[in-house]
Amino acid sequence: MLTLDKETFKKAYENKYKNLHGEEIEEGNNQQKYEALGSLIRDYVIRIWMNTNKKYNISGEKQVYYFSMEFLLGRLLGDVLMNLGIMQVCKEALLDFNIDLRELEELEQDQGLGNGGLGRLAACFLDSMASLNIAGHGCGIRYKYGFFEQKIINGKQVEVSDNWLREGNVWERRKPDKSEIVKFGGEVKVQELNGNLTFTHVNFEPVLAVPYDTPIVGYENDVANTLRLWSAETVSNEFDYSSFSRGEFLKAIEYKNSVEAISQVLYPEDSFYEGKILRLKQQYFFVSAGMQSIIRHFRKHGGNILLLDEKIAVHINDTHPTLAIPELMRILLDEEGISWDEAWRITTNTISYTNHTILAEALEKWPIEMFKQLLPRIYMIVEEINKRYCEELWSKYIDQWDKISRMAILADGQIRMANLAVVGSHSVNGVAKLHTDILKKEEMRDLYYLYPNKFNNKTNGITHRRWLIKSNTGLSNLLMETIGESFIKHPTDLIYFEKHAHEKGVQEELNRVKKINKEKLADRIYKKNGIVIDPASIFDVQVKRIHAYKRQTLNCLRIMDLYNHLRENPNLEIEPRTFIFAGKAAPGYYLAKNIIELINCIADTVNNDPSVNDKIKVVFMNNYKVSLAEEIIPATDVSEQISTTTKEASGTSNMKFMMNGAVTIATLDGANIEIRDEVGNDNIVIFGMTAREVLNYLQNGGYCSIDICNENKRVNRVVNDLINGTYHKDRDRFKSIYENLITYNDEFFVLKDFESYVKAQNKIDNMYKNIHKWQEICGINIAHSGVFSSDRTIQQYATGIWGSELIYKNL
Ligand code: 26W
Repeated sequence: MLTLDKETFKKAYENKYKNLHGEEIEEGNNQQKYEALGSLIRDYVIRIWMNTNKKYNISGEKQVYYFSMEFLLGRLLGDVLMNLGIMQVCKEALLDFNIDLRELEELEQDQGLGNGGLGRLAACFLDSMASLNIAGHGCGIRYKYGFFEQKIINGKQVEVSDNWLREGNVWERRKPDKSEIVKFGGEVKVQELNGNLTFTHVNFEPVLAVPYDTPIVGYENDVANTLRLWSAETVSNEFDYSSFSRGEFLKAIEYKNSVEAISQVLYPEDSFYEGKILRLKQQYFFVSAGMQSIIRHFRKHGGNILLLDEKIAVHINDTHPTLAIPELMRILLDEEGISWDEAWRITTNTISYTNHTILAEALEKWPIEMFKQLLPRIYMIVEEINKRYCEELWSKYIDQWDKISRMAILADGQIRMANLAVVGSHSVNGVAKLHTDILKKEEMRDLYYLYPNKFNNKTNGITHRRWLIKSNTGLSNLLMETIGESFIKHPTDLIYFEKHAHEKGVQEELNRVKKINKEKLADRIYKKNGIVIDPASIFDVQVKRIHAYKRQTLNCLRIMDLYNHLRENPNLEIEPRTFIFAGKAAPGYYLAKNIIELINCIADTVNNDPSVNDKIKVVFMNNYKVSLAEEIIPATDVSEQISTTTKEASGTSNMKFMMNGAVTIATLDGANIEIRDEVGNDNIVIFGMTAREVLNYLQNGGYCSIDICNENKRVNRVVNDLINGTYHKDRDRFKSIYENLITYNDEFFVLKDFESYVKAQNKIDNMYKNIHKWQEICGINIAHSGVFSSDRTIQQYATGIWGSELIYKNL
C-alpha cells in the first residue's frame, strides 16, 4: 500500500502537470488535468509493477495466463486509486487546486474491448487474481476500435465506431522489444532428417505482434500483474517499399492495411458465430503471439521445457483461444524438438477451458478449407490430434459410428473448436451449477462420459471492489459503519449484515442510501433523455445485451399489459414504477434491433400519456457500458433476470444487482438458482418454467404458442397490440417480433411464461408497499452476496484447476 500525504501528492501532481503540459495547472482544461493525473498515478504503479515482476522471476511461482478475445475493463482511474489506497488523499489534494476528481474520472474513455458477460468476467478475474496475490495475467487483442458506440436515432440503434484511443491511453506501455512474429499462409515443407520428420513453414506472410502492457493493480497488496494486449503491424514498421516493385505503392499500402486489420476492431457478436476469416486470423494472431512470448520468457529465466506444465497454466476463455492447443504443440514439436507424446502431455496439462454458452448457434466451427490455407502447419497438427483421438474412440466404441462422428474434432468439412478444446485440455468447466449439469448431461454428454474427470463447475463471480466499494460508496460506508471493514478483504463477511437487516434503523438507512443513488440516476436520465422520472417510484431495471433468449420482449409485453390495465382502471392501486432498459444489439441481428425500437415506442406512448404518468414511465438509456452500469446498478430496486430457463449460462449482472441491494425477479436459470439458494425463496421472486419443462419441449416438441394466444385474453391483446397501431402507426413495424412469437412458435417460450411473470410482478408490487420489509429483503440479499465475489471464484480456479500457490495476505 502506498503511503502518501496530501502535500507530497500536491507537489508531485503540480510537477507532473508542468512537465507534461509546460504551463500552470490553472491554465489547463480538464482533459489535460486528467492526463497529468493518470500519468502521475502510472508512475506510482510502475514501481509496484517492476517489483512484482522481479518477485515472480525470483520465486519461480506458477504463472497463470488467462487467454481471452475480450477484456471489458471499463475505466481504470478510480479502481487504481482505490486499490492503491490513495483515493481520499488524491481527492483532497485535487480539491486544493479546485479540481473535482469525479469530473476527471468521467473523462476517461471506457476500455470497451468486450461484448458483455464473457469480457467483463475476464476483467473481474484479473482484478481478483491481483488482489489475491495470484500470479495471473491476461492475454488478448488491443483492438483499435472497441465495442461500437450505440446512438438511438428515431428510436433505432445506430452504430458508431468506438475510437477509444483518440486521446491516448495513459495506462498502457508499448513494448516493441517484446514483439513476436506470427505466420500466416504459405506451405509446410516436410523433410526427413536422420530418420525424423521435420516441418518447415515456408512462403508465409509474417505479421508483427507488438504487445501493449497494462498493469493490473491488486487491492492494497503491492501487486501489479500484467494485461498484455497484442497489436498487429507489418514486419518493418515503415512501408517496405523495396519488397514491392516500383509502381506498386498502392499495393504496399493495401498490404499494410490488411495486416493492421487484424487488430482493428472487436467483432460485435456475442451469441452468433459466423465463419469470418478475419476472426480466425485474430484468434491465431493473439494466441500465437501470447504462447510464443510465454515460452520465450520461460526459457529466458532458465525454465526446463519438460516441466512447463508445473510452472505455467494457460486458461482459455471460451473456444475463441482454442488454437493455443495446437500452437503450443507446434512450439514443443517443431521448435523444441519434443516427441508427440511428451508434447501432448505437457499441452493438455497446461491448458484448461471454460465454456460460456450452450446456444448452438454460438458454437465455433471453422471450415477446413479456409483453415488449412491460412494455418497450414496448425492444420496438420489438428489433423494429427484428431487422428489419434479418433483411434481411441474406435477402440472404445466399436461400430458406434454415429457417436464417433458426433465426438470427432474434424467432421463435415469443419473443425469443431469445442471438441478440440475438451480433448486438448485437462479441465473443462461451466459457469454455474445448472450450466455445468447441462454440459454434462446434454450438450457434451458423450465427451463427459469419455472424460468424466475433466468436467467441473466454477460458478461465476464479480469483483466486489469495483461493483460495491467503488461504485456504491453510500452503501459500502453504511456497511462499514454497521459491520466493520472486514468484508473488503473477506467478502463473505457481508453475512454479518444479515442480523442488522432486521433492524428498523438499518432499513431506513438502506432506503436513504438507495434514494440518493436513485436521485442521481434520475438526474442523469433527465440530462441524457430529457425524461423526468420520480425517484420515489420503483426502479425496475433490465440492462444487458439485447437478445431473444434474454427476453426483453417478455418485459415489454408485461409493460404493455400493465398500460392497458391502467388506462382501463385509472384508479388502479399500484406502486409507481420506472422501467429502465439499456443494452446493445449485434448490428446484424434484426430481431434484437426491432426489440430496441419497440422499447422506445412503448416509452414514447406511455411517457406521453398523462393518464398513466403518475404511475409508470419507460426509459431506454443508450450506449450501455461498464461505466453506465456502475451508475444504474446502485440505483436499482428490481433486477430483471428473466431469460428462458437453460439458456443463460450464468449471468453476472444478477450478482451485481444483488450485492447492491436490489430484489431479483428471476427464472430458475444460470446463477439465479444459486442466488435463490443463498437468500431463500422469501427473498427473491421466482417464476416461469423449470429446466426440465424446457428441455422436454425442446426434445419432444408439443409447445404451441398460438394456443396460448387463443386461450389467454391478456396475452392475445398484447400480442395484437404489436401489430394494431397502438405503438406505431406503421403496423408492420414490429412484425418480426410478432412473427417470432406467433408464426415461428415462440422459440424462447415468452408467451408460456407470461402469466406467471405477471403474477410475480404483482407480488413485487405488494412487497414494495411495505418499505421496511422490502429493505429487510434487500439487506438479506446484500448479506448473502459475498459468495458471488470473483475472489471466491478465482480461489476455486486456482486450487481446483491451475494449481497455483495461494498466498493470502492478512489472513
Ligand atoms: C462467436 C461469437 C461468440 C462470441 C462470444 C459466441 C459466444 C460468445 C460468449 C461466450 C458469449 C458470452 O458472453 N456468454 C456469457 O458469458 C457470461 C460469463 O460466463 C455468462 O454469465 C453469460 O450467461 C453468458 O451468456
